[in-house]
Amino acid sequence: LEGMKVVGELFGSGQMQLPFVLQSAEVMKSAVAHLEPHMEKSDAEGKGTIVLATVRGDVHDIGKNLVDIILSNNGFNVVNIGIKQPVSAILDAAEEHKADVIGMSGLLVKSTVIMKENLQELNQRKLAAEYPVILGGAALTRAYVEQDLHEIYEGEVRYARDAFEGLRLMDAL
Ligand code: B12
Repeated sequence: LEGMKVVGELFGSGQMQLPFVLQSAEVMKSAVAHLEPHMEKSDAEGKGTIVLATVRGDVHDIGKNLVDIILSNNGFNVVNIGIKQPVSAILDAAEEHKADVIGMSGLLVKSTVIMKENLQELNQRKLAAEYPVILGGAALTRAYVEQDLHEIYEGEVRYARDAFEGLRLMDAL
């Protein structure tokens, strides 16, 4: 994770080109796959269901997939529907799998706007009371989620800084 931060900084300041970022992402994925069998696992099962998606227009999925592993290992049923997911697909999956929570991931600044639009869509469809939402990803800030988006969304919306905060929030919800 620390290495990925360095890659992000180098890329952001123009010192590293995209193919190398992609290569770093592949390394990260292999590393996670290698570590996965050794990660702590609880025997608890059926603690609840979360639909997990990277929002429309965003391809970043390393963080989301890490969240999937941590939650699955700790007794939650995770329906991971992938990247670039429009809100309609997220809501269809939530309905189909009777989700208790919706989790959205996004790393681009524009994804923070998409998340806001998605919450407004849930309001409009009168689904806010049904689905608490957890949001994560590097472009978000706690204040944006817990103040700005909290004011807009008629249900519960929380910010998870990392996968473990996501786990704590899932336990609470
Ligand atoms: C790897 C990477 C890529 C890879 C992604 C590979 C993949 N399969 O995911 C590739 C090369 C494909 C890529 C592409 C692009 N990228 Co990129 N990328 C990154 C980089 C370096 C690391 C991201 C990462 O994987 N981090 C490691 C993971 C583990 O961390 P994480 O995602 O934050 O997740 C943790 C938490 O946030 C949290 N979390 C995240 N989501 C959720 C959800 C829930 C429910 C919960 C509970 C928790 C949670 O838990 C996770 C684990 O603890 C970041 C830099 C950065 N600062 O993030 C740039 C970065 C996000 N990318 C950036 C950009 C600009 C792009 C491109 C537009 C580049 C281009 N010109 O094409 C494209 C985007 C295309 C698109 N439409 O999405 C910018 C975004 C800037 C902005 N203002 O929006 C960044 C910030 C780099 C920079 N400094 O400029 N990228």
